[in-house]
Amino acid sequence: DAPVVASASAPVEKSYIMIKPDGVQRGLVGEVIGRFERKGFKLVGLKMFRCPRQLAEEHYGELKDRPFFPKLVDYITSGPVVCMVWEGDGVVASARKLIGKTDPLEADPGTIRGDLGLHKGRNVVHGSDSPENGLRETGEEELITEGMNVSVTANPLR
Ligand code: IDP
Repeated sequence: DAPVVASASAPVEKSYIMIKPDGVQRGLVGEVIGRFERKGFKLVGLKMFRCPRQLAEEHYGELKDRPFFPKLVDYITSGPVVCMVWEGDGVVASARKLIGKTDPLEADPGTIRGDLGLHKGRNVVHGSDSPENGLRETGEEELITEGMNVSVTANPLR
């Protein structure tokens, strides 16, 4: 039989979750973190910071040709955000379910956006849309946190 490969060496799936400026301003930080904690995923990085314009433009680079892009960058840079890395098998897809659809008016009740938001341009929280982007976004964030984040130093894309 083939030897069993130690699972400790396999990268654990990560999602980059960011509470956007409206979520911070409205006092929803605890509410959002609590939902992820109650679900059972593991918090491995947490930081509050003011996103520089250049990083916001990189983070949303795939949307740069969309008409709302300048307003999106204005919004994300308008106040402090809370950046987190959550870890666990299936965390990316599960976090997207917890967060709900992009437009809070279409998001199901029970989701963060469905329960707490009203507008696409103020939708409280970001969550990575694929495991690859989870690692990429975690890596971007790690550059900012400069050693405050212990677990993400295992990021293989770094
Ligand atoms: P997602 O955050 O649900 O993954 P994306 O399509 O990746 O959605 O868009 C990124 C962010 O851009 C959204 O969360 C939202 O804040 C903003 N956005 C998307 N579409 C619109 C729009 O039509 N008007 C204003 N903002 C938008």
